[in-house]
Amino acid sequence: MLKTEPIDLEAIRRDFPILKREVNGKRLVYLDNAATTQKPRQVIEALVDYYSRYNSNVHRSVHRLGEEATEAYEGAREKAARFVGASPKGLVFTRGTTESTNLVRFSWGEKFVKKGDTLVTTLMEHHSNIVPWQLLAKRKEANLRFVSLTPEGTLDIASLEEVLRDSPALVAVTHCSNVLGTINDVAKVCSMARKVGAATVVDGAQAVPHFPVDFAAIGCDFYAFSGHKMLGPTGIGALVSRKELLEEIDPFHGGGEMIKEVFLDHSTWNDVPYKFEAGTVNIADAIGLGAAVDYLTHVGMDKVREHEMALLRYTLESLTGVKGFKHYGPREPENKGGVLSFNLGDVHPHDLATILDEEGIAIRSGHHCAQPLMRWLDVSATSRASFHVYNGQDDVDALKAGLEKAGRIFRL
Ligand code: 7TS
Repeated sequence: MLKTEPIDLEAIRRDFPILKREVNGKRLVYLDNAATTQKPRQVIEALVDYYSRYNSNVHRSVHRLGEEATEAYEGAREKAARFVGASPKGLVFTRGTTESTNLVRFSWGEKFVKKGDTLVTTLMEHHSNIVPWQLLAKRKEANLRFVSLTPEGTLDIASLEEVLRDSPALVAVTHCSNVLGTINDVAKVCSMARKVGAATVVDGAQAVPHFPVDFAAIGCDFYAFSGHKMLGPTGIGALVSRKELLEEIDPFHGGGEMIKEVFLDHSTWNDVPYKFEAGTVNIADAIGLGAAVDYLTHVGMDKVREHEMALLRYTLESLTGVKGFKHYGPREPENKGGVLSFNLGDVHPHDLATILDEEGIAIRSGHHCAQPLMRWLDVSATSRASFHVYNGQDDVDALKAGLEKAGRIFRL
């Protein structure tokens, strides 16, 4: 399809049953991958296989099914950890990125943040990397400061240097913006933060699904991501950290399986990462995430990235000529994930998304859970097309035709 197609697009598309369906009599053109991705049959089959063959609780039963389920669940942990360059003992399964940042807010924040401390995040964050720090700042009477952005939508390093002069307790930053697509040099941000003694949290929700990520090389304290944005099921994700740091901080939830011993007046904690996985865990979806990791590993994350960069370049070239098209964020695919936010003249993004839906095209419109960024951009909302490995040039051509149709309807 593309001139130098790094992947076998047609073979990949055959793996995604949902791509066979039609919407409003048209081929489904799914361009809402930053919200959630579609699932290949390999992931769907892993879920069905678990429920049909070895459904059982983990870590507690010596019977055959219990052992098989435990092996598959722990196998998924190993796969997910290896995928992001981390150790399995340092990977806590959570419901996703939002629960991961909240785990840090509670378990790390309760212990280490003091009255008058400074916490730092940035203007390009998803609400899940802002609101937990607001709650922590309120509880601890700490101050929350924001790193501002350059006109191109990248982190303003001078602003980062300025907030670091406060010697913050925490610096939280996204690896890749879900609106601008900006890929931040998080290794550099973490190294600068470490020099002033700050703990670091990186939101990898839009990074892990789209390009190779190496937790050890980034050098952050905590790294969060979601399974459903990387071809896996909803309700599963991870918080990655160092085993020693996880040992040092307090549990997030209390209950079964996270304890070693329970007395009437106190309890002792299980080893990490189990100390953070209270109650019956999300076994099926963890196994599904393991299958998604296998799938992406088989395709190759370098190839996924190459494919999305080529698609991004093609999209920006095609859409730039469309009347009224205004794009937000960096333009060079080298600094941008597979996310493209835009507006079309003064057409409201919700109207645009409705017109596109009539053509079978799914995009997202709205504030993308990034209201501070919308205010910085001085817009109430944007439209957003976001890619994954099954998108091709034909999807972009359909989007372009849909935008032109909207332009005619609104007489742009
Ligand atoms: N961080 C970023 C950068 C995100 O894009 C999202 C979800 C999250 C955190 C939260 O992930 P969750 O799995 O815990 O919900 N982003 C979007 C989006 O852009 N549209 O819908 C969800």
